[in-house]
Amino acid sequence: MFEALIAAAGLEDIHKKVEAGERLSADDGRRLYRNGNLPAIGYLANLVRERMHGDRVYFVRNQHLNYTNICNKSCLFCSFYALPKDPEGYVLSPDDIRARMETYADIPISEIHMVGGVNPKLPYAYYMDIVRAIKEVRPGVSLKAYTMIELEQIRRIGKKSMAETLLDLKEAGVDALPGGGAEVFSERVHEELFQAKSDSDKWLETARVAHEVGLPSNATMLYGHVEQTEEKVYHLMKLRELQDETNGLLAFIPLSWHPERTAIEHLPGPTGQMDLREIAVARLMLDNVPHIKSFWIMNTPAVTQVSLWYGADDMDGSVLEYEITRNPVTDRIQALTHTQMLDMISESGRQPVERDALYHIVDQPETIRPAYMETSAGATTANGTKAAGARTDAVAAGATTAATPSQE
Ligand code: V47
Repeated sequence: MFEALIAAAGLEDIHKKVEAGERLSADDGRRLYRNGNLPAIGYLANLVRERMHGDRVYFVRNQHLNYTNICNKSCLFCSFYALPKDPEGYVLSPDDIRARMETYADIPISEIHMVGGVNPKLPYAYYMDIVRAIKEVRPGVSLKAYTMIELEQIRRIGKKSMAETLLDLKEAGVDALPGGGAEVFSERVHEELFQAKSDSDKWLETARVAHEVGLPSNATMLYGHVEQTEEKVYHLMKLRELQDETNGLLAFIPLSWHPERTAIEHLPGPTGQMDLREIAVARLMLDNVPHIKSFWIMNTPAVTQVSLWYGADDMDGSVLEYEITRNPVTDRIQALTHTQMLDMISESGRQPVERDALYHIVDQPETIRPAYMETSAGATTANGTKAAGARTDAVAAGATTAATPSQE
């Protein structure tokens, strides 16, 4: 049956390479983007995903924090930033950060994800102070903080080399770097949408230095705006080259662009088909990157569930607060509870595995195989496991805002 699907898509040669574990070429990447048969591409990506991770889907109990929205880069795809004199601009002090974290004191969080705008007013010491504040409140948490773009600003304000800056941050308590700020590695898109920001060479160079000093990172690609296939293939090839050199990338996250309230909101933005294709092509092309994350906040919980069969093995986590893409009605609270994440993964016929920022398994037996998976009368999935019988309302509705986050 699958042979017929692959033949109908004209992808037999790529199928052979995938089965043999052979690296795909840039031309294969272009064909995967342009082929109309998405289920065939998903099937190929799933072969790789199951070879690497079996049925496992990684998730994390985490809190996303945005320490400032003030930014001098004016990226046209972004609705999050406020210009330096804008009354809506804010900066969280170390005490504000502590207070935000204490709001969720009853949740066993194992990852903090912290990023912000490029705010020229913040002194070098501030970046270390907020890291220390986080580690004071939660000494055992793994902290993923500061994108390559913010790091460039931190380095500049501290008048230090990138390696010194990264070592200072590591010493203060940063454990890994998030993947943001990469956008699309294309001079054309850079000029059109984010010209004030440093370019792809700088992003790659900063990532290289971070990996060399022992700080692993993620990488992203923002799609669904003005980018072209050729540019996305180039982006994936550059990341694959970087990973061959450093082996410092933990996860790749294709970011589904949200047009709402941006300067280019007249553009239609990506569809569910595009979201699944980005996940699948990334899994197939990035043969040396361990994890492909489907970020449920941007992809929706519903598409994220499907993506677990299209190459994704990670869905990020509880999130709790998110401001980069937020619904003005529900404000910054966007959360999934532990139970909702377990249900979402189990209902998809996959096995939930709780992790921290560095993909260490968080040893909480109920998250390895929740009891209800064994006892549920739910349907048997393609892999012979029992799917959870009950769906949570939030997942069923495809909502991005769930019940109060403290409902664990
Ligand atoms: O760098 C900005 C993007 C990124 C919009 O590393 C937008 O685990 C969609 O990088 N629509 C920040 N995206 C988010 C990010 C991230 C998210 C989750 C996990 C990880 C990780 C990293 O968001 C920015 C930019 O590329 N972005 N505006 C928008 N309107």
